[in-house]
Amino acid sequence: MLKVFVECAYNIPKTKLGKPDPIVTVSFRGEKKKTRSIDNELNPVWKELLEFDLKGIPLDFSSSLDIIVKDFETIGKDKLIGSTTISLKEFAGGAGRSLPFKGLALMSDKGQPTGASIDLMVSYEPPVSPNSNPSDPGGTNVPTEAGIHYCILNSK
Ligand SMILES: [Ca+2]
Repeated sequence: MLKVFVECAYNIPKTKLGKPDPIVTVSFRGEKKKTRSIDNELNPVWKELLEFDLKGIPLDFSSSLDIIVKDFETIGKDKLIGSTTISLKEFAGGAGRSLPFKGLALMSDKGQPTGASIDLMVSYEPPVSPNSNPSDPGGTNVPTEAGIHYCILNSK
């Protein structure tokens, strides 16, 4: 299981129409999961856990996550705020663990920094192989509240 704890973003620029309604899409191996949208907010806090089934395939050095933040629209398509890609190579070949990803810069569709950043926590539990000890539950680290304060400190 791959768990992505979407904590918060900060310093999202205002749009022409005012404040956006940020919503996060996390994409892993083509599978997309979304948080809820937060109305009218430049420093949104989601604290939402998105879970991806590894389908028995462990992470490798080319594994990555796409993080896309959009402005939710009730009418028409959601507008891109910014996006980033996280390499998961640090999890490759390893046991279960959790790693924080803090202050990731969100880039525009032209690859320019938007000024906004996002904080995440990624927890990896490798698929159970037939050889492993069933009495060892492996990585069951759950993201803690520790990262939350970082969000508040970083928002202006
Ligand atoms: Ca909107």
